Amino acid sequence: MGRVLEYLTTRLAAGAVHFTLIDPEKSGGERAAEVAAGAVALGSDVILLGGSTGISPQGMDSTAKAVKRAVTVPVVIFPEGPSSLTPAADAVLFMSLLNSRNLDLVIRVHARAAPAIRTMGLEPIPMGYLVIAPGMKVGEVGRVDVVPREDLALAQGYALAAQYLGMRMVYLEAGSGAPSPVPAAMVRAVREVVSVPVIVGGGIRTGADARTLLEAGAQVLVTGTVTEEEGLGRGFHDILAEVRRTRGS
Ligand code: 1GP
Repeated sequence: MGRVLEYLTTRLAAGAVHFTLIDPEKSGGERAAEVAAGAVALGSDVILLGGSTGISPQGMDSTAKAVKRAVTVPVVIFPEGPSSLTPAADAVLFMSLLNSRNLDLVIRVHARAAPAIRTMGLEPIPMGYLVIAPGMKVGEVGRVDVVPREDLALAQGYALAAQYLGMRMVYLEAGSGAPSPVPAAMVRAVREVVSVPVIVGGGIRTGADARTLLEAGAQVLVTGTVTEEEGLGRGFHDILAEVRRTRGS
């Protein structure tokens, strides 16, 4: 097992985990480093870099370097494609967009990126990425057949298939900036059938959102927009308080 996956496994044994998503195109370099340091001080476990389309390799590289200088937690790439890769990060979510109609995003781009990942020495974390309605921008650009919010059986099927294919995590994504997160009932249904960790992201803005998802069984929460819009304000503090509570601290 790679070092970052091992770190996550250890953290997950103690409670829930939080990933802070920072978009190098929106807050790059030292701004990203500042947000990352503040987020980690509040208990965030991983800094994820990525998010929008058109992130330049230089932007990703300089931001990863700045964030690495600022925090000791893993810096992980949430890739848009091979141009998102940099050896300055610790790992990359090696993710298949399970419900895309675009085969590039299911597997073909992975074949192009894999040799570079190997050369860079980046740890790939195999992950199934499933977009739930509304899906927002990733739903559109990813040419996704979004999973309807009430179709729990479809989400279960995809999540189980990801696990059976050997993926080490499953990410239920409502889309960045979604008006509401993935339904708690869907998180619960997916947790019932898979044993790999369930990551939930998209539209988590408040402590109440976080608590609902954690109670439903989400093991990793990802937030991006809340810090982009409010910095490390009330929403972020409340979300991290809910995550920390699962650890009994
Ligand atoms: C996006 O799930 C992440 O991929 C985060 O979403 O920006 O809505 O927090 P938000």
